[in-house]
Amino acid sequence: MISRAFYERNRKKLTEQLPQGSTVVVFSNDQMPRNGEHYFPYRQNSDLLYLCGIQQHDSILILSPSHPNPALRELLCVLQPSEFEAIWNGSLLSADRAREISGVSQIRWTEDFEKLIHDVVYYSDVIYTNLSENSKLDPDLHTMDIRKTRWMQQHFPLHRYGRLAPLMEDLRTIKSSEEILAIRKAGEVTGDAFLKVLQMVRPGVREFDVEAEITSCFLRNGVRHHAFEPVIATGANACVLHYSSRNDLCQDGDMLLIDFGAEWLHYASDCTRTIPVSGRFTARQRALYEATLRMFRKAMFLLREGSTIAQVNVQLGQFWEKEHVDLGLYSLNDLRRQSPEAPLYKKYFMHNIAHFIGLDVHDLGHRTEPLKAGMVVSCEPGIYIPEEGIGIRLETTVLITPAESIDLMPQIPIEAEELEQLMSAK
Ligand SMILES: [Mn+2]
Repeated sequence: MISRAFYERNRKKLTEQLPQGSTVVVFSNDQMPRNGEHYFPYRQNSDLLYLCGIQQHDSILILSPSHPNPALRELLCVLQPSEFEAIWNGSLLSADRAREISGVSQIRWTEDFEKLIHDVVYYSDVIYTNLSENSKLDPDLHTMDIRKTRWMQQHFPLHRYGRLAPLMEDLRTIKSSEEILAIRKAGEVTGDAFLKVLQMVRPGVREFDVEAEITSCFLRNGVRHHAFEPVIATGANACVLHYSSRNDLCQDGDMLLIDFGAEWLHYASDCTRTIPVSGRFTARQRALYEATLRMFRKAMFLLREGSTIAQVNVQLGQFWEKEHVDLGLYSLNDLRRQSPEAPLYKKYFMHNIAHFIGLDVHDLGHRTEPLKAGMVVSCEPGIYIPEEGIGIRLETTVLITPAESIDLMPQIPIEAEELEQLMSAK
């Protein structure tokens, strides 16, 4: 379990950055309707988790550090427990329990939020809210953060409003020791599942059989969720970067790409391995695999304090060019004629070498800013050749330090020979 001291420290770090007369309001994720009377499995908003650890829906954290009334400087609203809820869904958090988890002493009921916030913002000039900002996600949904922010804008039209997202990004990108432990633990379970997969993959299994093996290993380890929907892709399916149907038959002579990760205490791990379905690489597969592994090692070296993910993308692209020529994908002549805006390597390696990892598997962070010690990123070179029916990616979760980057899942086999040995030992 993540300690209360972690949440208290995070709130302190956040409020220290705020100008005098600020109020921060952090909203939960909504429960998302699935069908009938049912909801999708609930996932709490990552900012709320980071600042108070409350997993329950309809919770709201309010921070107003310079409020003249000390009792209104730090408040947490949770749903009021009811007998009905207790009978049907289990008890909601009691005020004591919410206090114990979060370290926030003033617990109030969510239904009183609108009344309460009047008293709080009366002494504020700026209100920061946590709209879930992500450049790649723009759902047409009026989620709680947007609904409540609009409500406040209507009721307090003369206040200024600020974005919490950049402040949260600065905090969340640098991981504390508790967070790194959680990511390591997620990586351990991920590694266990991979060893099980090596034991069961053979020609004739379906992609969903592999998924079943992973999910069952996760559950037996107390992991309730994949950190993201896994990619389990045999043959040419591996060239579809976000392939998700997982129905196909794994055939003799094909490679199988598995991109997956356990989530532990809401922290993600992210791992990809690519293995021969038969248990033995063909000569061509082995050549492609070894080239990808060389790129993996180069990228592990290049992803370090001070470099940016954008720079490493370009540096690695240049290394890939040589490998691609050696693999016969294009010639040196083609390279000389390539246009700088559309380098040839991008045809076979079209994604970024890394993304930030944390409470979200694609966590907050900027690819063009220098990496700092304490950041956690993926390292994931790949090669995708649809015309040969093959896609290979190798990925791990990496901690940036002032010295060498540290693989947070070092125990997961990656050498071609070791994979062959483990697969033949079934
Ligand atoms: Mn990844």
